[in-house]
Amino acid sequence: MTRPLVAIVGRPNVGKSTLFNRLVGRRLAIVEDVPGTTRDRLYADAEWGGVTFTLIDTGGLVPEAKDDLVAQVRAQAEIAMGEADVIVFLTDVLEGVMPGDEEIAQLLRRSEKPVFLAVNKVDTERRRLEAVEFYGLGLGDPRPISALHGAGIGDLLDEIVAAFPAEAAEEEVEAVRIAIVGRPNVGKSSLLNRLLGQERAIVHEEPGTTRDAIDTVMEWEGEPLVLIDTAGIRRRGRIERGIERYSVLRALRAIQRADVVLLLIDATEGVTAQDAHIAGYIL
Ligand SMILES: Nc1nc2c(ncn2[C@@H]2O[C@H](COP(=O)(O)OP(=O)(O)O)[C@@H](O)[C@H]2O)c(=O)[nH]1
Ligand SMILES: [Mg+2]
Repeated sequence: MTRPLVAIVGRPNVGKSTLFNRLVGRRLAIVEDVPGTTRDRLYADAEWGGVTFTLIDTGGLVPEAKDDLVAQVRAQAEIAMGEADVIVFLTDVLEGVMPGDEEIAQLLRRSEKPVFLAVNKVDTERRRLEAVEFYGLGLGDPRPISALHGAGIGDLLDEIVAAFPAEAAEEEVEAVRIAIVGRPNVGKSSLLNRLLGQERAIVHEEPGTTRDAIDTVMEWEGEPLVLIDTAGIRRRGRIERGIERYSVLRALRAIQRADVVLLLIDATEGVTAQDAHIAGYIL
């Protein structure tokens, strides 16, 4: 079953991990007083008003290298725009609008996905007034919140849940779903092609199941099988190179939807830390 995916993007230290923990209802992400790498859980399920969704802290996904903030926030925004159903862009009222915020906003203004601009650390009424500065980012109404104290979170969640695509929970074909997952370059695409090439039965694309993912339906000994595309090879005409680097996220989405997960490992390299990381999400 596919759950809607909500991505939190924002500069280091704006409070992404704090918001993540608040929305998930548990302390899964490590909150840091100084900007740095989040090495912990950055992907978890949350629930609001009976709707379950998956939350991702893109700050944890993209290493928060202090020396290349622009590249980092750009990567976050690109992942969110490519993979998420709803994007929460978090900013910090104490710092005001920073160049990094402008950078993210510039990308997100082109997003086809709903974007909610949240202004964090609005712990007092006076700061609520300061949040109007963020109108300048051109992403609509800034939503003042305090991830630390919980203010404004309920209203934000109402809006997020209302923005979910209606068909996100539907799967169209009744069949066993197989996901081939693994690090980049282990041979996922080659295996998929081999499977499809050897089986002479009808192969067709099943568009529109979830956002822009395209699954392949094939038949094996009379039974329909759905191969969930994690390598992105069937998304013709789309730039996949950048996204493929974030194969962990791609794998996570596929694992969620699959009945059977095939973890592909490169025998010439043995089991790497990233293989183990992906395996951890399957189990
Ligand atoms: N005053 C205040 N501080 C906050 C709030 N949310 C987060 N912080 C603090 O901001 C710092 C960075 O938070 P963190 O969640 O690690 O930011 P991240 O780098 O975006 O994940 C920590 O010291 C948090 O305690 C808030 O609503 N109000
Ligand atoms: Mg963090």
